Amino acid sequence: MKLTEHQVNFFNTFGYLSIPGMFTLNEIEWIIEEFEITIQEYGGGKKHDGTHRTMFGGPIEHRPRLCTLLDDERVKGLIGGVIGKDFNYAGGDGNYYSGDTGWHPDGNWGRLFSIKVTFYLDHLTRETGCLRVIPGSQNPTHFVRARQIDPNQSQELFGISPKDFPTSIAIENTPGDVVIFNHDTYHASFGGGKRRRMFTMNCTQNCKTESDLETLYQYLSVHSAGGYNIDTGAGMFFPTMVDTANEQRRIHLQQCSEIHDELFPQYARKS
Ligand SMILES: O=C(O)CCC(=O)C(=O)O
Repeated sequence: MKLTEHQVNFFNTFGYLSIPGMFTLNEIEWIIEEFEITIQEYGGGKKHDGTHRTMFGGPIEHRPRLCTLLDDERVKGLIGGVIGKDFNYAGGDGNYYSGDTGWHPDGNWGRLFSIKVTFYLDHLTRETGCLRVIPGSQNPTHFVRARQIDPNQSQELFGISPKDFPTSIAIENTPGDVVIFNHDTYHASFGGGKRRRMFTMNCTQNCKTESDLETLYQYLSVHSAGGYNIDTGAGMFFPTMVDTANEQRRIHLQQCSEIHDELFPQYARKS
């Protein structure tokens, strides 16, 4: 998949891009099945009782077929189209969400450094927990950032419920749709049930300059297996992701793996 100029402009301006129907019904069926096995076997899903979010790391890294999402030309075209073909894959999270998430950005880098690719596995509307974003809020000059407005305080500040925060939009979902957003973009979900299934892939630019590399070290010192004190047995990624990787996939694993192992030698891949 190659993004059009319009799509790239849209992403750069509004901080997100939605690709409806990126995966077919047949494809999303196996993705859901693999996700369910993963969250049940590795992700604490068996204990999920809906009182809080169940979350686990590296959702696509535990089973060979899910790992191939990182080889998928559409996924690579989407990510590569916004942050460069040689992007770094940097893990992700798999979830049974319960309730609202509230407004937040995932980063405050002040520029396009990292992105999140989101896969929602249930049909979600604006009333039942679909993703919401504040378009343009990745930009340091956007009013929520420039004026330090907390959209979660919308009721107190403006008499408007946070879920209806002015200028925000709801991206209703049919499984198979994929949304990518800049980590700096404010996003949220309101009105979802107690088992909202969703997983993500986080990616960063492949860093070449000293200042970009410094940012990546900073990012991985927190957002990585070692940063979360998790011993995958294979460093930055769970073993299946690394052991089933071909040369093409390794391009997307290498930089984060190396920096991770330097930052967290106690959790480094042994061989
Ligand atoms: O669907 C949601 O709850 C939003 C996802 C989210 O907050 C996140 O991935 O950081």
